[in-house]
Amino acid sequence: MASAKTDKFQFHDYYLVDDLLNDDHRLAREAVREWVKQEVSPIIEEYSEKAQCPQHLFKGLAEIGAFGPSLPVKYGGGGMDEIAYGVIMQELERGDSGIRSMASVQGSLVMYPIYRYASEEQKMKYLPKLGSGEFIGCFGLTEPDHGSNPAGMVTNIKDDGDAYILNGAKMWITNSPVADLAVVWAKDEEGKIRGMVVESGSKGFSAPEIHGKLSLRASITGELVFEDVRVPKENVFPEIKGLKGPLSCLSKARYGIAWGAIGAALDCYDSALRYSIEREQFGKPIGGFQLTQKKLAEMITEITKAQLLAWRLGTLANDGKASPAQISMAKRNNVNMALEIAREARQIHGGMGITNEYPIMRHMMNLETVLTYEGTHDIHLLITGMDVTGLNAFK
Ligand code: TGC
Ligand code: FAD
Repeated sequence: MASAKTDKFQFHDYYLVDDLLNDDHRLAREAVREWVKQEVSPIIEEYSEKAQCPQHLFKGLAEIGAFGPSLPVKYGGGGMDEIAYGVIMQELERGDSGIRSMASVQGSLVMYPIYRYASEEQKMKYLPKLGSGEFIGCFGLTEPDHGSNPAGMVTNIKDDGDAYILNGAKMWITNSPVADLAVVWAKDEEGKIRGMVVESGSKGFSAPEIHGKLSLRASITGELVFEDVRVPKENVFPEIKGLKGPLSCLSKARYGIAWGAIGAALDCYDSALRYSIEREQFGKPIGGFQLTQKKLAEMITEITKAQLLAWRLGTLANDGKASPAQISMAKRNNVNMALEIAREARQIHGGMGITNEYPIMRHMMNLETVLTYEGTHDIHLLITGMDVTGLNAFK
């Protein structure tokens, strides 16, 4: 029987999930893990403490293929499968949820809708530059008064000949203050939700930063304000109408978060396990006490269940069979799991657990956002409830 001290368990792969991956997945994972070790880990505490976004990392994220890993190469993506996308998100979030967010938004919420819904001309105009990190994008769905219920949005477009006139405001938008363009969802004159690319240099467009966040501090968040912004008609996605447009993008991003959260959990678990072996009280390592072992045993059990859930979801996604409700279950379970593990890991570190010498509090604070964005913990519970009962609690 192998033990936690052997190489096999170096990254806490208790059920040998690694054996289920192929060489491409492992190569992608190693490359991103190494990049995170070199580029993210040495600086992240400082950026997080100062509430600054390490914007120089956008280029590096592009170089390691973190933007749209499962989108076609022709459209700026990585041409890999959904499991490769998942393991990349896991390794990024092992570093920090905010760094994973930079990649999730760019790949799944900006490149994916343009790839899926824009005209060929618009795809070629924007996607290669987004894939290379030359352009940074953001995704505007949430409004100040419409978060969990985006169907109630009031941001709107009105026909004005060769353009639409966009008015309204979006709230809590990752990357908006530094974005070159925004994928924006707004109602047309028939009340149908439409998606469009809005360039940040457009007259009447502004993106003020939101300050005072105690979570996801290394990620930049802002508003989007549109005052009579002219959006050329060719920038509006021609076919897709209704909420399923933005929700289909959320499915893609939520899938990545289900994998990403495992990375944050693994980093907390790793730190707690090491600390439990090094730290002595009452003449022996605290890992020798039954209560510490209970915590660690439950942590690795929950991580293992989450890894298997994500892996199976990945195989379903590769076959085009992952339903939105299955994705909701994995997002909700895995993020909650990671948050619980961060809390347990904090306890194992005692007083040291509240300092920035260990990554625990940063992950814990980040995960409070991850539990809420892309659909809150309770919204995903209700999606599962609706799926199993056939009864809609939202209406
Ligand atoms: P409902 O009537 O259920 O659905 C409307 C239409 O959409 C279809 N649909 C989906 N399609 C694809 N993927 C999904 N996940 C889908 N969910 C639903 C559905 O079949 C229907 O299609 P059709 O053809 O019948 O029109 O819509 P509803 O208004 O009742 O809302 C349901 C609810 C509450 C589940 C939905 O509004 C929801 O998911 N709310 C949560 C909002 C949310 O997640 N916001 C996230 C904003 S973006 C963000 O947080 C980015 S964080 C960025 C970072 O990583 O930093
Ligand atoms: P509300 O919808 O007001 O919810 C408040 C509480 O009420 C929650 O606990 C919720 O679960 C509960 N609730 C609501 N409805 C129900 C119900 N029917 N039954 C039971 N409970 C209910 N959005 C974007 O569009 N783009 C982004 O890039 C983006 N990035 C973000 C970055 C950060 C740091 C944060 C914090 C948020 C971001 N969001 C983004 C917004 C995010 O998706 C929303 O915060 C989230 O969807 C919840 O909306 P809300 O904050 O308005 O909360």
